[in-house]
Amino acid sequence: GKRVKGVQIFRPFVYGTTARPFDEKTNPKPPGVPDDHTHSWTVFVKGIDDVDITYWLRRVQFKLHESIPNHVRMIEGEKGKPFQIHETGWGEFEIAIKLYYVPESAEKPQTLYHHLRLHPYGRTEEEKESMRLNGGQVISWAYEEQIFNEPYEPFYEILTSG
Ligand code: SLL
Repeated sequence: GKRVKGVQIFRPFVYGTTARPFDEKTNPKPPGVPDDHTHSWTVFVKGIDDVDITYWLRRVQFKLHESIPNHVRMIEGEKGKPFQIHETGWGEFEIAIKLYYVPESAEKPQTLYHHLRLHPYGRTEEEKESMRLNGGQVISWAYEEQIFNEPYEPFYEILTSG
């Protein structure tokens, strides 16, 4: 196939974690969750304002801490839905997030790293106050732009026909 010369396509997305401490009133611990687990948390990759990104991103592999059962998880894209995992636990760790692109792109998978944050250390008083107002949510999100450099023609059509 032929590449579209001199063209770069940018697609924004967000990835990161949202964590909440268990609390009898605001975030009760579901039955079966181990005693030492202190938080529920989510790790995700999604479009800005939940816009669909599955036309360029096909699946995402999340590699969690080895202490977590079944710690390597593959999430297949579902149109308009975030790629995400909900878990519970007690500790912070680095998550490897491997992005697999649609086959038309002929792009190799790419890995991002993200630190799961459960605790508000290092936040300003203002940030902590807004966390309290949001049920103690600890948000750690990153904005990223995926660059497709000189995409193949069929993939260029896919990227630009949305
Ligand atoms: C630490 N570096 O040693 C960290 C590792 C691991 C967190 C934290 C287990 C959850 C489960 C969990 O939260 N592990 O058992 O499903 O502090």
